[in-house]
Amino acid sequence: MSIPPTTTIQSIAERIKTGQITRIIVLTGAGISTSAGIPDFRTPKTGLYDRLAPLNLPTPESIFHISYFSHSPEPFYAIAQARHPSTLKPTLSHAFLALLAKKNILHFLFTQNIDGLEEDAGVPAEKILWTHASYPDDLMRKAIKTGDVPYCLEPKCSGAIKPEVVFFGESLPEEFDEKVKLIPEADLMLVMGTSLRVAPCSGIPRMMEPGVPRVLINMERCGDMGSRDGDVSILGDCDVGVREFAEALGWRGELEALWEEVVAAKAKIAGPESEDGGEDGPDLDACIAKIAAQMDERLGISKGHKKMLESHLGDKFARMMAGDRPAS
Ligand code: CNA
Repeated sequence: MSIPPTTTIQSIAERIKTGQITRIIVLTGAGISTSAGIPDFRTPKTGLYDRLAPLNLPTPESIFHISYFSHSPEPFYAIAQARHPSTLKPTLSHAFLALLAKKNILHFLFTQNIDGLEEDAGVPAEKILWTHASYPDDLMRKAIKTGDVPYCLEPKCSGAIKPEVVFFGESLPEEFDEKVKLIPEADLMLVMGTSLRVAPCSGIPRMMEPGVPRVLINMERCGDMGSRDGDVSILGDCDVGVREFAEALGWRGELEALWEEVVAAKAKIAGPESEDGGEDGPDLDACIAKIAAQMDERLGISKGHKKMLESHLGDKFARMMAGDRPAS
């Protein structure tokens, strides 16, 4: 009995080089941008969820939930200020996606990220579905720069403006249903930098036809990746995994050169003197501490107000019981 050949990153690279794989579907998440300095959500300690602890939110996800945002938009804008995208540069992993597009083998990219770095790296917009965002206009940019909540300019309204980001609890763009139809056409799936914990993207790897190879490049195992014949997992840092893949493809030099090029191009646009706040932008933990102090202060005021009312009503009640006429 012959042993079926095992799929490895080398055998997949070979199939790409010989033109047997030409339609790659990619699913990316926050992990491909952590080396650009953007924290992901769920990595313990460095991830945003752990760092939001000072805000005492109902759950860390609340900050991105539409029902929480509709009554408390301040925390969202406070952290959006620290996560301002225009000062950030694409990572090697973003450059790899651009290289796949350049070689005309990127069938489609589903990204869960809101940083826009895929496009900055040169992936054509028509090849990308942002399952969580599109970036806002000038006023919104200003709000994100200052961390202040933008309010509607209509005098009768004056409610908080929601950015063009799909919050938890909202529906994804209709385009999502359209684009998932491309998945069965693919001859390879590449999943990078995601915990596969957020629906509906978490279901994308399972939509691949059985027997079609799937590659995971991630710090940890996730979803059902690695459970099928033909799955390959490269566990560890995305950029390191991508270098290994590029090496197997014989594209390492080309990838590094492209990365250098896109980083230089982005640096030219953002510039250290740019009005977006310089190279690093404000510190995330400082933004969180500031908004936590404001929320505590407001809570203190409302607690104080409640105490004052209780004592006032208590006095009134005591006087009524003593036969005094209540003051009008
Ligand atoms: P997540 O749930 O925080 O998972 C991130 C995954 O990436 C985890 O499995 C990590 O182990 C892994 N990871 C982190 N750093 C690296 C690295 N350097 N190399 C390899 N793997 C790494 O985030 P998901 O993307 O899975 O969840 C979807 C959320 C995240 C969407 O709602 C996004 O909007 C949201 N998000 C986006 C950004 C961004 O735009 N850059 C940042 C933070 C969160």
